[in-house]
Amino acid sequence: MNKYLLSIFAFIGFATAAPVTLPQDISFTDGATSWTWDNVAVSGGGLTVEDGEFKGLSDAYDSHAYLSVDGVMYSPSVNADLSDISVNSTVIGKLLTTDTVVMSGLNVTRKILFFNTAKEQSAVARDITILQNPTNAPISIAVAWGGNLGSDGSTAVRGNSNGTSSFDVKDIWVITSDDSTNPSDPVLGHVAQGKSCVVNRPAGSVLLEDNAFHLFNLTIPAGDTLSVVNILQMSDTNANGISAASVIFGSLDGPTNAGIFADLTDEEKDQIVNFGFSDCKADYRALVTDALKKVKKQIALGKSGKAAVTATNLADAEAQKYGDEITLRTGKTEAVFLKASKASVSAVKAAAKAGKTNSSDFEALKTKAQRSLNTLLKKIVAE
Ligand SMILES: [Ca+2]
Ligand SMILES: [Ca+2]
Ligand SMILES: [Ca+2]
Repeated sequence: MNKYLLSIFAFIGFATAAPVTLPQDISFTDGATSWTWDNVAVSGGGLTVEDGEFKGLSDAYDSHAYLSVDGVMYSPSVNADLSDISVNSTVIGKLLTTDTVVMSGLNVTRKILFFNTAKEQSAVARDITILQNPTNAPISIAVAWGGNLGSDGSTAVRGNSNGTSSFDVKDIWVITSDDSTNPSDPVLGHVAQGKSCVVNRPAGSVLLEDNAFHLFNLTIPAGDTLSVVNILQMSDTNANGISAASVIFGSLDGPTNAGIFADLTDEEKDQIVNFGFSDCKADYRALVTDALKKVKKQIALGKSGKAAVTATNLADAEAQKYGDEITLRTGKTEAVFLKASKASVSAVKAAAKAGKTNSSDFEALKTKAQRSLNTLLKKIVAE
């Protein structure tokens, strides 16, 4: 085995097959902190985490973490695999893998990693739903993930990523519990998207009494594989829940720093649509550099007059494409890039029409376009 292969094997998570029959209670102790994901089961029509206990508090859930595709529940057999998973020879948790089920033409698999350390004093589980399209046509689906919380009629939002009491698609994380000062059930974290560089944010996030759901509209290209991540978090107090969610999920690099994706290969990370990774900054840089080249080309063509501008291949549609791509990846509602690049094109066209083809006009336009694009790049990289 060569050195390169050795280094890959050293870093990628490893698991040894361990068949189990559901339901399973999955328990951990880390120092003085003990917790259990109770009755991970196929029950009530689908795969569910029925309940949870954390540091002596019980009744976290009343059957949660169900998944449906186009309204049909993901319901695997009770024969699953629950393996210790290691990164760099250290066991980081237990990975539950359930059957691949054909749903809406896709091969759907769930892998839930229950971490064995109390991350920021909280218990965390990472649920990945893998959606593989075996056909030669794209497939569009609606995915719903969620269920019922043990906090019942007293459920309320105790904190979220934008400092309000909302539970909606703008929230990176939300903390709920059954009391504002002394919760009797575990305090719960709800995380269905990363902070930035995200391709698909939830189309809906709702807390209806004690029912919490996240909805995603996805298109899986022909022959492609995409995945959606949902996070479960249990804490003992509202303050600890808020601080853990904020540290782990409040920034682009937070999940990576906390080891949330440490066991995944680059390919598996690329498939995740609702979390981003720091290498996305390089993607943005390449996109903006490429677009800037095209704007410069447009400006250069503009110099030779109206006919050349009309003939140029930088159509508004192309500017639109870059704008859309960046909007998609950052989740920005305002296509800053689109504006910058479209404005440059329009300005060049207008100048050419007005017969202003002297070189100082175009130098001024070029400077303006460059400035807009550089500002955008800085904004994106700083996210
Ligand atoms: Ca319960
Ligand atoms: Ca309760
Ligand atoms: Ca309930």
